[in-house]
Amino acid sequence: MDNLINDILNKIEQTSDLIALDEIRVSALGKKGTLTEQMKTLGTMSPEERKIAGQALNVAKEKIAKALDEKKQLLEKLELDKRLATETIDVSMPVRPVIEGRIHPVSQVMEEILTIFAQMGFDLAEGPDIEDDWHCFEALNFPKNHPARQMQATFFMDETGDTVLRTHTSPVQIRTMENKKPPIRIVAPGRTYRCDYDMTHTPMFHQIEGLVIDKSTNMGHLKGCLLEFMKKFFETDDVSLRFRPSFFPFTEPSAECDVGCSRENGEFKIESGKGWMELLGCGMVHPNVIKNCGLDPEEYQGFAFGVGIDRLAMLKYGIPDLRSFFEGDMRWMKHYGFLPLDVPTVTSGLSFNAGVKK
Ligand code: 2NM
Repeated sequence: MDNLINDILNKIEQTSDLIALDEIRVSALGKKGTLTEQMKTLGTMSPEERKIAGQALNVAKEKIAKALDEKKQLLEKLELDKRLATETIDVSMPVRPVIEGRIHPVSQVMEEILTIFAQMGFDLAEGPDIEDDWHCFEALNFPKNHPARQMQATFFMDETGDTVLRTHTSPVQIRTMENKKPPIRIVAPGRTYRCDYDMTHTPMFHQIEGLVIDKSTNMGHLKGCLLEFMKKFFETDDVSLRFRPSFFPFTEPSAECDVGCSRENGEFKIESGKGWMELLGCGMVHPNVIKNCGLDPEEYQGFAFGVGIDRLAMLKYGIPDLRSFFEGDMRWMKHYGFLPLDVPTVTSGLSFNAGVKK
């Protein structure tokens, strides 16, 4: 009997998985298990033998059941520890930033604009903040020593004048035309830099430029595209646009585009029939620019436009001083910022959380 018990206890001791442990349980205590078989022999014994053997068998059964139970708990704990170590998910992580952090109005407006243009079928294009003279000026039809170069108030990175902080995002359009065959339909958002600082200018500001190049793209398309964009962005159908002739080296003809608006107590409202406010520059891409990018201006033409994002943000959300955008003041962010989880979409509304963030 002792040998039998020790044998079973040893097996239990050496098992390292739950399935094998259950097999030991069945082979010892199951219907046809070794101990069960032993119990059946009790009937053939004399009453005195039966008393001793019965007691010994009951003690043995209890010992084994206890050992099985302890081992089962141990193996289950080891398995759980292993899962806890490998399957770590810290569900508490994003909670603090979500409550305290805010989306900057520039980021919010950038997302709104990209959402609209994505829905209108535009691709997103990006390029470096540090540019060379070719992509920032030369390819864009700025002749050397042309006054338009000085107007840009360029930050130069070295003495040669060949490395600059981009003064507009147009170099991204150049890089796109150099590398991709039309049809082209892109928007290029990003940081731009000019040596300028007052109420309405900061040395770093944000721009988005659009470019559409195909075989018969014309100014009517430009007008329709900008009108559709403005309606979506300002979230009203009462939008009127006015195009005034202008000049840029990289477009011909060039135009400045005004939006109809009213102004009461210093507050702007987008509506037609009152006054006008200048919003953006645009035009048909100059044939020289098309040629500079390795495309045939006899075959391809198209339009481009450029908008200041910071200005659009000030206008849409009534923020008075541009300089406050870049001061990193948390009180300002709590007032003008947006909640991180309310991502703008064309269907759910672009700015539904404006004004409900405190
Ligand atoms: C503007 C106004 C008008 C413009 C032109 C180009 C390119 F690369 F296609 F020539 N990109 N962006 C453009 C045209 C930008 O910003 C006020």
